[in-house]
Amino acid sequence: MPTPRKPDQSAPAAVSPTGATNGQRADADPRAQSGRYLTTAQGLRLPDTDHSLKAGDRGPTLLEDFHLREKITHFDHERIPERVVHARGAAAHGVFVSYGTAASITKAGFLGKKGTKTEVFTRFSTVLGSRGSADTVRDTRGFAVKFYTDEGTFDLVGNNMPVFFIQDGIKFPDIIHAAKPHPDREIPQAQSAHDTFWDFVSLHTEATHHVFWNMSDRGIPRSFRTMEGFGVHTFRLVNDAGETNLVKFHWKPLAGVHSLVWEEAQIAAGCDPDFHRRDMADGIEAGTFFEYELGVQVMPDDGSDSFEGIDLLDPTKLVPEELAPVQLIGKMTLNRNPTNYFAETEQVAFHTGNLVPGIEATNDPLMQARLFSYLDTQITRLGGPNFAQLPINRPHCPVNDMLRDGMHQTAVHTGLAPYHPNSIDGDEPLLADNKHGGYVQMPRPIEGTAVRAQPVSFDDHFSQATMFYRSLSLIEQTHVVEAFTFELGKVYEQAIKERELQVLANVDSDLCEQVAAGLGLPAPKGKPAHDVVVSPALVQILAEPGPIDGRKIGIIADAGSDLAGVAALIKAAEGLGVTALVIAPVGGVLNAGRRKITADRTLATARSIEFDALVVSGGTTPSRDIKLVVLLQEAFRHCKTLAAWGDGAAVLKAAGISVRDPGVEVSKSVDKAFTAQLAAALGLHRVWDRAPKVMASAVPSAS
Ligand code: HDE
Repeated sequence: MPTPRKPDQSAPAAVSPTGATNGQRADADPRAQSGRYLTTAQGLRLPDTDHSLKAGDRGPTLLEDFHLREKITHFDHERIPERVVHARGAAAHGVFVSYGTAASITKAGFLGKKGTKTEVFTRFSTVLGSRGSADTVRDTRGFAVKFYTDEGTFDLVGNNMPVFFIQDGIKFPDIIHAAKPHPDREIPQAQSAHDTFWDFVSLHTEATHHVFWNMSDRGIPRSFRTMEGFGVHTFRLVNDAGETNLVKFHWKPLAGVHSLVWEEAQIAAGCDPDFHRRDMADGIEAGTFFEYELGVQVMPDDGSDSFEGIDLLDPTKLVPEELAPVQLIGKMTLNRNPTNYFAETEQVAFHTGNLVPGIEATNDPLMQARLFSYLDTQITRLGGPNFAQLPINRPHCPVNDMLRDGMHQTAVHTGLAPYHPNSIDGDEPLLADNKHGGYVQMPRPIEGTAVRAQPVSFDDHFSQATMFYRSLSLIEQTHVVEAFTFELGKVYEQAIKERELQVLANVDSDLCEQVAAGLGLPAPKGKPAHDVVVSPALVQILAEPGPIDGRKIGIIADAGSDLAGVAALIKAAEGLGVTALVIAPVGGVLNAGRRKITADRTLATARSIEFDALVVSGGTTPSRDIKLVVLLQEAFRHCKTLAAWGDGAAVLKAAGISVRDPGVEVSKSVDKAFTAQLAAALGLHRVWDRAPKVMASAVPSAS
């Protein structure tokens, strides 16, 4: 029998090509393999799949071997083109539950009555890298959610940053060509730290605000569970009475917003390129689900398409939350892993034009181009126009579309009249007006002269970048300075570095001076905005401990350790929704009397990047094993909590870490106070007080 699905896994609902569910059990997909014997694709049972049919055991292979030819031919065609952008991704199934709070502003059923449940499939991605690239590179992250609503599928295809590089979709091929690897050598992979990227963004200054988000900690998220999501564009919501509002969509992660530090991101790219996808699959398997609240900023639809002086059609601008608070309208829980990566995560096809009644597009010229692009791209990627029949792309409501034939048609449609009007099929399918759930666009006046031009309100390229930078905490600002210094330091052409410094000078002169000093270049003078009002909502570093569900701690132990303490800590961690993994010198079982604890990692397989905190068990022998020293030192340098109980502190000392250093917690035993201390420290995510000691900027001070 085929291996059964694991408890944490699920597949697309067994929905037929016409959208009707056929009552099958979800784990008994009629399209998947069945029967106990190996067969050909035609169901012929096979006696041997290890030897080709030959003329004698040393002779040539016979053309007659239909099994060999079928097996190899299918294999030859197993790959489909990867996405031109967002190729590297990971996804999960889940559910969205409406809070009912948006019912007054939209007639969308899935946002209506409190408690309404809708199945979702969410794919996270990096933008630039190829399918096999590393997860932790500095980049924007895609945050694409497919809501399988009763009224049709709604796709919210967003990013983890609220603004974009370009104001008009016609520039998308330019920014992507510039950011992808150089066309001659195809390097660097999944990086923006190269000449063509900085060439483009230094010339095309409307990218500046987004570049600042990329250079900030948002460009290197800790986990998909600690990322915000944004719809970026302004959408128009319509309620039952036909009243409209303009909104921006936000996803707020319940686990808070946290990032890696740059060195961790680099180490992970080598040691565990699957860092984020592993974290999500493991987290869901462990039952620590990924949760996000959906929110909207609501702005009046008064015909101006602007709010408080901000052009709402300009996707390089955000609306500060202080001006329009994010109102929460529902919660998404990602709670099931896909069963098959290719069938689900690779074949899922998002489309910004997948809208439902109550949600409409606006004139944002970036959004307008996307409405064209997403349908078009699937035809190449998924090999024809019938990709909506793939299980993951099937709507979970009836489909009667009159689209017929085409490559890979899997439905056997009935009827003679897939045209309208007809008399032969009783004039069905019927047309639906507003009352019957039809998608009737709000009538809106449109007039104008055909021009290739943009409004003057799109001209300010710098003031929101200034607002973003000045809103950040000092630590986050230092990271931005370091990121610019690193990335521009990788650029070969002097003229490009100088031009980008001029851009920085127009954002913030102090920042520009620091980056210039790091590059060993003079800092140009610019005209940064003076009167920007900062937005505290943009700060990421916490003053108070936040939630810790889904965090990971490593417990260092050996054969002599206090295993009762280890067991108590694992139990306490479980109670807090934290995963605790035991790191021992070698694999196998640690044994003390009747207590046995299995090592989850060894010093050879563990790396600090996996853990949010490390705890040394009492009784562990101090060792100068370089792997242990590196493990502890790295965690220390990345401002993570370190802890020890009993004489475990001696292990820290042997690794050169003083128990008096900030964020080093010690205790006599594993008691309540110790676990509470640990939980509070994890809730703050990092010990930033330690930063001046261990993360002193490599960037020379401007002064
Ligand atoms: Fe996309 N984008 N994009 N994009 N995008 C694609 O669609 C495109 C833009 C985003 O997990 C492609 O199916 C154009 C903004 C995500 O499958 C393609 C423009 C935002 C994903 C495409 C934009 C996004 C994509 C590639 C400028 C954030 C991954 C494969 C007009 C709001 C979805 C595919 C997934 C994928 C085109 C701009 C987000 C080629 C032309 C702005 C999250 O159609």
